Amino acid sequence: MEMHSYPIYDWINRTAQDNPRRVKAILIGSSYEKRPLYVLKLSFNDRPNRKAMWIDCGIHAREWISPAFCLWFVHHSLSFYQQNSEITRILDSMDVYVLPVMNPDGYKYTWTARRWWRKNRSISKSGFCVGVDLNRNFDVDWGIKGSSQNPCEEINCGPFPESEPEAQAVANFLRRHKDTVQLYITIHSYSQMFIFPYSYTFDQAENHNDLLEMVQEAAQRIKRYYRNTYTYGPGAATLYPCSGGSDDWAYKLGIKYSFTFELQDRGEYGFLLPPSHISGACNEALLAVKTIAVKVLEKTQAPANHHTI
Ligand code: 0X9
Ligand code: ZN
Repeated sequence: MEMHSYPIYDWINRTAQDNPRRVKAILIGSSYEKRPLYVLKLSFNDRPNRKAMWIDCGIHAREWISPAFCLWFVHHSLSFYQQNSEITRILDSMDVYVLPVMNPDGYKYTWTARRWWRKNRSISKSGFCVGVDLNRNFDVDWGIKGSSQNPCEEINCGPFPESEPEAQAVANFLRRHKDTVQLYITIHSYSQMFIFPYSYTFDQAENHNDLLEMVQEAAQRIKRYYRNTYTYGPGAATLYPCSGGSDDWAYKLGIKYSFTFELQDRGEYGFLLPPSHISGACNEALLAVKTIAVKVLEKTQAPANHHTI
């Protein structure tokens, strides 16, 4: 692996090296083409019983604003801890796991060969077609709705659940950390939407009202601060019914606050969002992450302990 030829790997290593007390790079697996999958663990204090949140980016190769957001988030955390009250509160109470690129093979391929590639780069058994949609490969109602068993299609779910090393690495990590991770966020583009479970069924999630309240607040604040519109709701009803997604899977694992963000824009540039729009798109998503994380803290943390001496 020639690390030097990959700017994001350089950035990950440098960020961990420059902030040894606060950032650790954890290797959680490797891709089909053997690129390492690094998670950055942000841990700003060592209170016991710390909870955690997870953010992953770059499941879909062509959604370039997504990896940019993960880097933006880490940079914001390192720069504005103890400057910005919300990020301070979040980092004081939880660790944050950030996976900047879940699908590095596909991402690389969009830079070098086909800008519109979506899937990973695994070669199907027949050898005829390439790529599994990692967001159809998770073990929740696998292969039923909004997905295809045909390896030549964009929404190919793969030969079996977690067949892909990228999905398996994420699933294994979250299974190991399910007792601490309270909030799961996966970053996509585009269409400006905040989606929550379920997508695989029209049934309502048990905490539907909490989830709805969180994304509603996020959308309202974005409207107020940035004058931009985000729609929101449960996946099946708001976007389309769809099996095998990471958000539903994480939810069913027990991570009760689980979201898919679709960042800018609403189709004008689509996946080709120009560089001048990166800061706006990322700041909006950042505001949404912070809004939701603070609400999760409010719902899950015992109120200030008046009872202890
Ligand atoms: O279809 C997807 O995987 C996501 N949309 S995208 O245009 N970025 O491909 C939406 C995922 C919503 N959640 C689930 N389908 N579980
Ligand atoms: Zn996507």
